[in-house]
Amino acid sequence: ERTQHERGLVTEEAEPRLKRPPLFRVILLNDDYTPMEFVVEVLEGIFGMDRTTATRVMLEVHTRGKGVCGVFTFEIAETKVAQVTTYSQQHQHPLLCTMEEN
Ligand code: TYC
Repeated sequence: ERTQHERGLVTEEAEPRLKRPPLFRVILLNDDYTPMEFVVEVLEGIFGMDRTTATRVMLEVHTRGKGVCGVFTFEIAETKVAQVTTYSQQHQHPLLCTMEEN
């Protein structure tokens, strides 16, 4: 009679490996021209932040040069970056947004 462990060894049952997807930080970069209010609107409208959080993140980017808007899987992060870029260009602001793997 084999134990459950021995059965696993003999038949080489696959372990149910639950793998997590790679995650990417979406980063906002500071510049000298984009209005603070516009950045707050981007953080609210595209990243779903409330006004208090959006203002804190905007001021962190303003004072430290860059800041994290959120952490997402690749496709979501890519889409957020594209939305920020398109919206900023539509309003002729130089606001830059990139992504970094975690
Ligand atoms: N530095 C800008 C200003 O003084 C404000 C700003 C904040 C711009 C965050 C970009 O990602 C940014 N108007």
